[in-house]
Amino acid sequence: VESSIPEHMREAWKKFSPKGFTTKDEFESEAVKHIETTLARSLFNCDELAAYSGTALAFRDRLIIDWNKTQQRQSFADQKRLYYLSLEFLMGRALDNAMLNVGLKNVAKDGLADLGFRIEDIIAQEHDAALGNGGLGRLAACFLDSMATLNYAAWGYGLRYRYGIFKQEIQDGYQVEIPDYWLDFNPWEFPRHDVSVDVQFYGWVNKYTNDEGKQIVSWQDGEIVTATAYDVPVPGYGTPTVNNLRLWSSKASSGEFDFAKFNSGEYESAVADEQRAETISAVLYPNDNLERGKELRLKQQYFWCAASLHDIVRRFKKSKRKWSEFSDQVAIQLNDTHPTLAIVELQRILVDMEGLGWDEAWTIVTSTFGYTNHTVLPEALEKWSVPLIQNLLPRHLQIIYEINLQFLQSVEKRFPKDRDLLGRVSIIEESQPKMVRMAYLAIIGSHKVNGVAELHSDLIKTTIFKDFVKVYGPDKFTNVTNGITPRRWLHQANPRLSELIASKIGSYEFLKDLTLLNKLEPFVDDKEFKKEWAEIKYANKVRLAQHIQTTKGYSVNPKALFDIQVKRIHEYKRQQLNIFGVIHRYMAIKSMSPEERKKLVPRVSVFGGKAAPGYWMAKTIIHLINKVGEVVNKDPDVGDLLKVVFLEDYNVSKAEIIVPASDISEHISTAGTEASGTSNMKFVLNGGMIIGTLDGANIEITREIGEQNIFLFGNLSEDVEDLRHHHFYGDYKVNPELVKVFDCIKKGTFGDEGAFGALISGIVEHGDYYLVSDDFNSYCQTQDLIDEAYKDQDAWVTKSITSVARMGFFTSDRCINEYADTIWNIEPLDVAEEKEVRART
Ligand code: NBY
Repeated sequence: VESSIPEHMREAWKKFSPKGFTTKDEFESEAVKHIETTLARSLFNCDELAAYSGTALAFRDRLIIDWNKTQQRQSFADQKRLYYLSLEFLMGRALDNAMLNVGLKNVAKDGLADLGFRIEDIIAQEHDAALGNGGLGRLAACFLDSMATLNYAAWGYGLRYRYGIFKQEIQDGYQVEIPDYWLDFNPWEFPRHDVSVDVQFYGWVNKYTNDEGKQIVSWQDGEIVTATAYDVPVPGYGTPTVNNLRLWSSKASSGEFDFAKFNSGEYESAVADEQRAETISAVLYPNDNLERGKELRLKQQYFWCAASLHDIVRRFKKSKRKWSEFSDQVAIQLNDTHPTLAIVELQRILVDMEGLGWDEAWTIVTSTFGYTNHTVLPEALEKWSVPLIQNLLPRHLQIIYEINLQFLQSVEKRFPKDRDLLGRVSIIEESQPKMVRMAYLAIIGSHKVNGVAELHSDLIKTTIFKDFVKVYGPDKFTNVTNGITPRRWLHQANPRLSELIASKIGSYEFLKDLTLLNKLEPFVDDKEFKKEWAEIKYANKVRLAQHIQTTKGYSVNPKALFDIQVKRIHEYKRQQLNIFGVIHRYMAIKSMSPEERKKLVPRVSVFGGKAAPGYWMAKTIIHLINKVGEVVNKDPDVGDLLKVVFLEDYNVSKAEIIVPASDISEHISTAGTEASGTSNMKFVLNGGMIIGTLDGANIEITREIGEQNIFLFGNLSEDVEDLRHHHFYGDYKVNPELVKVFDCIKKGTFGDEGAFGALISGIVEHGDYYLVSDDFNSYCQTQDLIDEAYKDQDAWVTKSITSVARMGFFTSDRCINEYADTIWNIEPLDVAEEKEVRART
């Protein structure tokens, strides 16, 4: 390549290429250099933000050295790569993670102390990278961490939103949304102005036969928007591998920002064009588990898929291999159906642009993609209207119809007598207007489809994708139970627990092989160890209590039982069940004598989570929680026995404070609705107990840790359908204890009762779709069991330790290895040599 330095001049280069700091002095020198030069600050003008910036830049330099080497190594190795396409990457903060992954947090801590700063304060300056809604986005972030740690050659592809998930404030008990502009100072991204892709929208399709008699399809006269790459380094833990997350940003293409227009006085419309282009990557859609069919969202999806696919194809073409080898070099995983257009785009590239035959191209496409499903909720299954696609992506609609035609023909051949089947599996729903069913397209265009926990993977096979199991056989459908990275969710969030574990089992190796946690089991009767274990939990609760004090302005007793439910607010996740239970408890306390009250276990009920801005019922739940808190927290009859806290603006960095502080956390979705859940894993890994339904990964957690170590309640998923039916056609009555709770609300105990009417009528009058009433009794009884169990602290700590010891399965490393073996067919890269070189220098 021409851009290489000539062979005979490389010695000089190598002599001066940066090595990165390793000692405290070197760190300080780097940080101070950045503060004084890059930031143009001085020792008289260095606040915590400047110190953060200097520290981040010093660590960034170090990461970049390894990042460059990793990319070179992966290119030379010429192995198959995995591309993880996700519209969401909920990364949280990067600095702490970078420090721990390169093993220099203590160096930085001492160095910062020399310069007059506490490392915690410096870390806290960083703005979360919050490019995601919830579990799906955080899963993508955990996967990146595991892929780098395990030395897989893997890239993430996403969108560089100017605004991440909104910031939540509570005003008068209501959620208020504030835009999350996070790019003011972001040292973790590298704009690659030389890496760009022009993406087309609208226009029309011209089909003709050329001079050589070949059919040519050309999509023309569209509007062009340019995608520019921004690269984010993703360091592995304890390894030289630093992978790449490539995020695309939209801007008007230079052709599009029309200078002719500009000069002829149409200045405003030229600027408007530019702004329209930039709007594509402006904002993350804040819905979780709901699809709303907005054109801008479809534009985002295509913009990102097209840019990513062209980038991948460009890289493949450099290798000069035959197209038939494409899927030996490239695996692409679709994080839900959001990137399904990538399937259509690859087919278009191969057929229209590279001139391959349809069948040859389709074989390549289907052996390249895998699709992960994250939900069975019907309102979350993506559908796009045919007229919308026709207008925005006319060629893609033709390709979708052709894919569908070929697929339906093959189905008809195999099931000639089943006419209904064709309608049921068709990509096109024959509604008014017609709709494209993205999940069906994703299944047909992929070689594997997986769910994210066992129950969920079974459910998709027997419900929403049943007909496809009939068509393809069961082997196309598989399960990969979710996992979490123990680096962030144990070592970083709970350093003292991580240290205690390491001291018992001899090293920090468990952070790379989480099954080693089982070495803790022999210590469950070790008195001293149990004491330290309990002390650490208590210290984490004190820390959360301080956070509550500073953010909410009141104190909670850290000796109380901390009961936590933090996740997106959604009816299926049933925060309403929790708050009704809290009201039930409040009423019980009010009716007790002082003697009876003395026997109670004090409890702090903590809630946190965002509601989608247009999700009115979820906002009503937030409102109720806040109003209950206002009343309960100042009721002198209650005192410390019950406190209700709504923590504002739940996000990744707050989770790092909240998760280690739970005694009990709640994972109480209606059975069969939560695909997996991943915070359940985080809480147990940090020594908390769970109250949960038999849903998602709760079931597998129970199997691993033992049912004596978890508090399960409620109806089973196989009974949900019948129960719902019974609500409408049986002799159905709302649970009488729950009716009392409703009466309490209706009396105006928590303010304007009208504000909560819909929450009650949804249960009393509209069929209680989420079975809150059916599960209420069992929920309250289980909470009572928890109170009893908590009184025996020694037995509680035993449960806690035993559970942690058995959580090895839930690391995202296991998960990524399963994907690599069974779906991607990729191997890790050998970095032994690199490690050795590094150890020597
Ligand atoms: O994915 C979650 C599931 O609810 C959870 O059970 C699972 O553990 C997790 C990881 O597999 N799904 C989720 O977070 N989904 C979304 O955030 C989401 C976001 C956007 C849209 C749909 C779902 N959308 O259609 O725009």
